[in-house]
Amino acid sequence: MEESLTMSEETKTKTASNYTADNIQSLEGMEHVRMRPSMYIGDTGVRGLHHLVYEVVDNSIDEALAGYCDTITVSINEDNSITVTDNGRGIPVDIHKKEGVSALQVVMTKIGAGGKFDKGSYKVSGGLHGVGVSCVNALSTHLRAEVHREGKMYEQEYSIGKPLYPAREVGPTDRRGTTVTFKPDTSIFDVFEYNYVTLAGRLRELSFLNKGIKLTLTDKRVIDENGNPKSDTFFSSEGLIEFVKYLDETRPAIIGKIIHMERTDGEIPVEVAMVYNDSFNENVHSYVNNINTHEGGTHLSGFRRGLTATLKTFAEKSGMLEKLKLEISADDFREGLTAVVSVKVAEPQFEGQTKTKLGNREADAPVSQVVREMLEAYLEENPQDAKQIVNKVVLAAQARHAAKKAREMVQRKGVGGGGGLPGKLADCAEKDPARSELFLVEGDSAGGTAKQGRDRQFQAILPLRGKILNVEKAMQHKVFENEEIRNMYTALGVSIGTEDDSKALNIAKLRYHKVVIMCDADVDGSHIETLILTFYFRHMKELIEKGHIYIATPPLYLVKKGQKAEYAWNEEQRDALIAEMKGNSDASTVNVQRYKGLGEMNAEQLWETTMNPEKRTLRRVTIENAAECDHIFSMLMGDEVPPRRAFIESNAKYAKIDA
Ligand code: 0RA
Repeated sequence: MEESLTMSEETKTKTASNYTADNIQSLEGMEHVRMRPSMYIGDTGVRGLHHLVYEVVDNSIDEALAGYCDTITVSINEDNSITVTDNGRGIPVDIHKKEGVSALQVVMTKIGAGGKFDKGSYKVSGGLHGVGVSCVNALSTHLRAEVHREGKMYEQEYSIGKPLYPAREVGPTDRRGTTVTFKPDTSIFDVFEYNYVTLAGRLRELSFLNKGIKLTLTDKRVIDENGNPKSDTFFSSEGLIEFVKYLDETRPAIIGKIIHMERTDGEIPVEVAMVYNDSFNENVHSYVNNINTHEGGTHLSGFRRGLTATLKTFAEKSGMLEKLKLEISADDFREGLTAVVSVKVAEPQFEGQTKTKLGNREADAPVSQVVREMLEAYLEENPQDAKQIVNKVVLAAQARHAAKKAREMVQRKGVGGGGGLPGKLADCAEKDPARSELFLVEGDSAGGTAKQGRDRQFQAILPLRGKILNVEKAMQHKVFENEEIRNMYTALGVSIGTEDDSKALNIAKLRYHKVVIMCDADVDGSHIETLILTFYFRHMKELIEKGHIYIATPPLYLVKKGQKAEYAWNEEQRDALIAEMKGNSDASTVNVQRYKGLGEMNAEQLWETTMNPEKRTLRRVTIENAAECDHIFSMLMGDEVPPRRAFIESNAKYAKIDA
């Protein structure tokens, strides 16, 4: 068992007379969405479930971008239904000439109808999103739309996308806008519960990308001691400037302010904000029509080109490179760079494995031009900052050179280089990567147990010594000199570095398609798990993106009575087992063993509970929101203590158990 952590249909031109045929076609569209939901919303797991909310919110964002709306609220209701309200013009309710039913009904029931309304603005919809609110309707057991427009309130309800009655007037109103409440169909989705943190992350992101819009999230499932539901409001007056500040909250900047560039009068509106910090990582997040393009694309190439050209020219003119005897490479300009690039493209072409790479050639030049002109001006006007940046580039070039040796060692010692596999690795017999699994195990002792307990045909074990290096704070050469990290590269068969990108990853020879992190279920184990994840996020992100990284879930308890013994993964399960074994509900003492360490289990127990594919639960690590992940990793692994403490206090999993 695996669980996850963290188009529109062509409609032919019609006339008013074939109204019945239209209805049939719309019905077919809706049925197709239900038959093939993944085609429309990506998947039917956690991601797809949350996607429904984004789809509805996107419509309200469009209305805001058109200039008619400034407040959007999202509520998670007690029953995990969702309500989205905006103060826009309200979806029109007059009879649609071609369709013979209200425009509201067309928007809500016709796949791809969204695009039929030219609202004279850049729709955020497109690519992953933009399948339309009708898809949400098709995938909901119940949906209610409420429109406040021109002094009147209207409503219409639907069940699995079918109208229960025509749109009807309900009475007078003194407000404006649209409210949509929907309940996802549990026969379609594998998961039913909305995650507050996931939705909050997206709304925060949207507030930065669309300054001036107030976005509120409320969770009616969680009520505080004063009787108020959990709630957060996201509002940004400075947009991307605040986005970069947020991303770098815990990374000290090396320049005085955030560099901001914007040009909104062209074909392709461009906005960029950037800063340099004292870290060694590049954190550039790019967006097209509010969609995170984590595979990059033409707008990102434009940004990089503009940045490199401008800084290179400036650095050469400054004379600061004279003492440097090395060639500067393009990635030297991006060390310690945090930036957000946002463009609006009328007809975006999305390419790549996950359709998050912008393909439109015409997006490159406008971005590189804006960066060239505005960054050049910034450097002229801020000589102190300019000096700091060039210094950083020089240091990066030197560090890259120093790291080259260490990196080549990784390469040479690797399997491809004939150096053989790490001595600590207990490899599996299977040679097909698709069927092979690598367990990264905390400590030699648990590593030993895992070696005994595994199925050696397809499961390999690599024990990692104690706390692995915190790569968030380490320079490149330290990373490649670290033995545990080198062992991971070698065991995985992954190599690093190309001509123009010293950190580029080559995973063509990946030896295992499942890499399972297996740590103790206690505070130290969580820490080690986070250190390992930080390494993968910063240095092998592609493995996460391709779905190769998993976390094992060892049990927390063993409940025994006589001959009978069963495992529990949480307190509820434990108490249920105790009650069951006692034969009544008075669950005080039977024999309960709390497992904290993997080493407390013997080989057979470890196999039974955690490694056996028939019984185990693996949690696949996914990146739902790259910017949010970046922020969290830098906060968890950086130098600043107060934000980390606050985060751990509000999210701690083991604080209670360990106390
Ligand atoms: C079509 C046309 C107009 C507005 C909208 C749709 C609209 C859709 C949604 C979805 C959520 N909130 C929304 N608000 C508005 C323009 C109507 C006009 O011209 O008055």
